[in-house]
Amino acid sequence: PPVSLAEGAVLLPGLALSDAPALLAAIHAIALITPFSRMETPGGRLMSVAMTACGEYGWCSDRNGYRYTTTSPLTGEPWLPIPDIFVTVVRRATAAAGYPEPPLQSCLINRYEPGARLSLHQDRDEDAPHMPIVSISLGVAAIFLWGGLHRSDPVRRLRLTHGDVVVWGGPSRFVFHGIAPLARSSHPNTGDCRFNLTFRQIRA
Ligand code: MD3
Ligand code: FE
Repeated sequence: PPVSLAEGAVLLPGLALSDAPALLAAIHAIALITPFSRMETPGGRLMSVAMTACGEYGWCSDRNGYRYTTTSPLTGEPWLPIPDIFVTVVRRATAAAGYPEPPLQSCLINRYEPGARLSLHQDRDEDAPHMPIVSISLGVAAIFLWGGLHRSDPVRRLRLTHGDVVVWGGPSRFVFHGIAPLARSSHPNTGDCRFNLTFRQIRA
């Protein structure tokens, strides 16, 4: 059953569980063409999370900043289309959370190895603030950190496990959030990795 986390934020425990093998197969197929890479931050540090993307837009970071591009900086080719199995799960999640439209312009694919983390940030590189973000967790469980609209707000911790889906919209769209360093652990379907898919609308 859906769990309300905050206004506009809905946890759908295990919603993607039965589709997880197909989601993982699609991630691996995408990564054969557009490989995972650890991008550089504008501050010159290498991110611990490795990323790739699919859809009309992919998120990129380098010394010049963060932005969405229509081609992979690694291959120079357009990002691959979002696989049907991704679309199916995102539609189901958005409807279950009570949002009218699924965000399907961009899918960021994050890969966490042991120790990889994502420090507290807001997602502000999109021009469609009215559209929710859908996130699907696969593999090793992670501690999701989530605060409020100000960096100094208290941070709550939520364990996201294989197959969990969260929809972040409304006032929760701009909360500060991150992922604590991934524990060294293993999952039957992903080894010692965690994968996270985030779906977004980029342009209004
Ligand atoms: C709440 N990814 O890619 S997913 C990101 O697990 C990102 O890889 C994390 O934060 C991950 O930007 C967290 C859950 C999530 C994603 C986007 C959000 C929560 C969010 C945007 C706004 C509010
Ligand atoms: Fe984020």
